[in-house]
Amino acid sequence: MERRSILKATALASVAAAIGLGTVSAQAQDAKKYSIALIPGLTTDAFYITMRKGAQAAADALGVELVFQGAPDFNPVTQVPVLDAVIAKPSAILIAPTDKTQLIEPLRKAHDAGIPVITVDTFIGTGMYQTGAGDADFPLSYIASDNVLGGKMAARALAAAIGGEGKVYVSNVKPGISTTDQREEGFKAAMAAEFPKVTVLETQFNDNDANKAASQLQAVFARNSDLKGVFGANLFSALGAGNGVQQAGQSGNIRVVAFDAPTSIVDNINSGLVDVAIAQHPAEIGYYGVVSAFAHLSGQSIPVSIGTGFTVIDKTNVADPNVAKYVYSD
Ligand code: T6T
Repeated sequence: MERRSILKATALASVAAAIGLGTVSAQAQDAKKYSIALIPGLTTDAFYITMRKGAQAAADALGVELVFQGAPDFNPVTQVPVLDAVIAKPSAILIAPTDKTQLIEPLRKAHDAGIPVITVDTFIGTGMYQTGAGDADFPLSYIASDNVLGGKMAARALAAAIGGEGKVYVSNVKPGISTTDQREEGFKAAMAAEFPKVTVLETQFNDNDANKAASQLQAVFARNSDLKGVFGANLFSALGAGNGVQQAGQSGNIRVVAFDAPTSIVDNINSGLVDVAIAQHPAEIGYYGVVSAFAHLSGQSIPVSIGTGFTVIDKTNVADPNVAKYVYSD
């Protein structure tokens, strides 16, 4: 065996040993046959770009092919044709479904064609898979952040920033997306249970359009001159809400808690525009997605759900390299 192949086999052996996959030689040969498709919510979002990096790291270590194919916007209407085009080829599909309901039937087609389906970031149905109940339990695993918890963390951070009282609202994408629905649910639940002096105004839905989120911030402020804060429930919602606060000349007066951590978050935290960013760990989601698909294809059982963590970023820790490494890649 030449040196490079020995190194590759050794690397594969250590990854496989780490994930409990036993003898490597047969699997290394099998792995060459595997092509794993990763279909993101949209291709141009730093969250999914970072997820792809983690997925590619696992694919390289395991010697499988990773195909990253998605739509330019977060929309079931554009995502389903991508899925239909991909179905012919892969050994397994990792997908962030852009709608809890509308992706059930298109994904069932893949499942019926014998392709293992794992959902990453978002889920279909209730997200409870392999239960034998309901019409959307067929995916093998759901790998994601705990989004209800993330929403609660956002509520606590925003309540602290505004001194525990006043008007706030949620800037959100659109109903029907599992992640952002759950963040709003967690946010409202924590505010209701823990902060009785905080009033949560009506949610503003921006269709994942940061410009729309910025205009909405200004419109809500025009109707509520005592607006104290906003929770941006995903990258574009938070970016737009922050821009809206800046355009309204209210930086530091209207406090912003952001879900997600694009590179611009560092400046926005340092300048005081954003108080807290809750960074997800998308690279871990991608990594465990590929490892799980590979494990399943190699005949192993896999966990029905894998939770990944958060890193809470604020002015006190944004310069710490152990924290900054969770800022997403462009
Ligand atoms: O917040 C992430 C992701 O978790 C969500 O499902 C959709 O929006 C993002 O991709 C950020 O834009």
